[in-house]
Amino acid sequence: MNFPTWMSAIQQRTESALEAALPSSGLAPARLHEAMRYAVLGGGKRVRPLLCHAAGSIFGADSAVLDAPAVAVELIHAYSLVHDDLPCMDNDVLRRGKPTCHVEFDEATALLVGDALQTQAFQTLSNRLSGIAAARQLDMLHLLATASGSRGMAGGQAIDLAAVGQQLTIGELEYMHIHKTGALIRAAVLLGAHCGEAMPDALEHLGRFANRIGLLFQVVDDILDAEASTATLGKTAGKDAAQNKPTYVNILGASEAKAMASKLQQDAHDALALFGEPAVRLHELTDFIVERNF
Ligand code: GRG
Repeated sequence: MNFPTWMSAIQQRTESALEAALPSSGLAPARLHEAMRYAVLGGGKRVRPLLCHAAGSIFGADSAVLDAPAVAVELIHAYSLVHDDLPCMDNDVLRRGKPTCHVEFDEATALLVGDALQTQAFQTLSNRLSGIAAARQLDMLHLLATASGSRGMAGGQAIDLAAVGQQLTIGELEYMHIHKTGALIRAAVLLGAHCGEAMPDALEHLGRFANRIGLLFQVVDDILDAEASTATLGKTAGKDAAQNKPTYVNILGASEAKAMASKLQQDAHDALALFGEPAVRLHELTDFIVERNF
């Protein structure tokens, strides 16, 4: 199967699994459920579920089992986008090519959508997973909670908010993004591996790979924010500069930021060398992260 066909198959099965995990909009409280579905379904590249399935496939994990962590990570990601778009944070009106959740519904609903998506993620990941020992599943829950919380994504967001208008060094910027964007990407990869027969040294190598692509994702995001149009991105372009946020592009300049992306891309490929042919999807996803235009 070629990469575009594989990617589309995983995106479709993720869409179905998300659809099944979310409460129906006919169920009370209907407006909250409708808003949760609005925020999650029918949009997004599903990069984190793709990474989860790709990592799991190296270790022979069953796709039906991988759906649970793939959905859980995507729900956390969707919650983070809803909260990030709120007026008290990035105050954005466009996400995934449509009005943001608080614009389409209202602020209080959007706040609750984020809260409910976050807890739905843990509910989904704590369902019985066929063939996964309870202790391993507990490790997976711990991993996702750590990646999402104050020592992971939420902590990175706090650093991001405090950095507006500040001069950061490249090291400080990297620290922020390892938490804000990288932690959840790393969790997606490691959760996939946990669904298969991954040994501790394999997890360590995968962790190294995941750290590289987490940063790579962000460097490319900064370049796209500076160079792509709002129509292509499906979200407001040029926001980083408008909000006076430190980015790889405004610290390094566009051409050095691109050189950094190329270096991270190569490092990510190198970190997969140990896994040989079974890591082909992770290699392809690494290139997709660089070549994407939204
Ligand atoms: C509110 C706790 C909390 C955290 C928010 C991730 C995040 C932290 C905010 C998102 C802001 C942002 C634009 C970060 C840059 C990287 C990023 C996560 C981009 C969006 O992810 P994609 O490109 O989005 O995977 P899609 O829509 O394709 O799922």
